[in-house]
Amino acid sequence: MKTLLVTGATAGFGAAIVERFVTGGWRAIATGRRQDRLDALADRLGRDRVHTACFDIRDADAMAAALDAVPAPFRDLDLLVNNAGLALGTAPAQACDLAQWRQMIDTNVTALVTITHRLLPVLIERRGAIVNIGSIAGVYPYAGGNVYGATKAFVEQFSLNLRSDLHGTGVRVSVIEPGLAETEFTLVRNGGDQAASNALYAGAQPITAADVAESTWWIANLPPHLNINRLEVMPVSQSLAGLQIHREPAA
Ligand code: NDP
Ligand code: 8X3
Repeated sequence: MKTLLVTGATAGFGAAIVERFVTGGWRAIATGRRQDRLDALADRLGRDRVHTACFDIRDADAMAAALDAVPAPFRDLDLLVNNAGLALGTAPAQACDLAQWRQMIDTNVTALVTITHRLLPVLIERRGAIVNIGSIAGVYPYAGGNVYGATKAFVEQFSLNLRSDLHGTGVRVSVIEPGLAETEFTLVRNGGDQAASNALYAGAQPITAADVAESTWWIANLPPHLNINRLEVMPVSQSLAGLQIHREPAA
């Protein structure tokens, strides 16, 4: 039986990825800060198949302790899904809160490289795989995307660079770059404003968490000689718009 570790498994993509893989016959380590959510997932899918590890991914000591405590059947990791992450705010850079910028960098970048560094030896030993969750925000700029988009650009380039360094090890590395997807993402981004979240997704038929889980499952279960480098996915309702031009009023 294969094993994966999913960061940010208490909601959205992460919870759906755990469910997809466990129902597909894998064993999962599910991480996140909300123990009640992790417990509900493990109780539903089976404690023999889901090990929960509750920690703030920005806390390197807590992460190390939680990973050291993973029981034997779950230690032989075949897949790391770096999914935990968040956007905070949509204000222009000049109006942003520096603490929010730092929280996004600490979570989406620093924590992601920390857990990857910790798990690379076992992934190399087992010729495993890494799937990082990037975003279209890391590829295309948009107003208000400032640091969030930059963290996801890091995830994209880190994924491609990891591939280069892991050349010859058999370890596969992929980055999935979803567009508009309905999860708790917008609720978090807007400080808990459910109406704002509902308004964003209304009538757009956004990507679902199950869609991203299915993409992750497809990538992980391709024949071992194939590597998906980048997978950019948008809902049909979303497309790219043009550049903006500001004009000074005529003198
Ligand atoms: P959700 O808000 O639904 O889920 C985010 C997950 O990240 C939660 O499980 C949360 O767990 C976890 N997380 C956040 N901060 C921390 C932390 N400090 N420590 C541990 N876990 C943390 O959002 P999504 O499922 O949409 O987001 C998952 C990933 O997908 C993110 O990286 C996001 O940037 C990316 N993404 C989302 C898109 C979208 O439109 N929804 C599109 C493209 C990419 P907890 O709060 O319990 O700690
Ligand atoms: C989330 C997608 O377009 O809201 O990463 O930034 S977007």
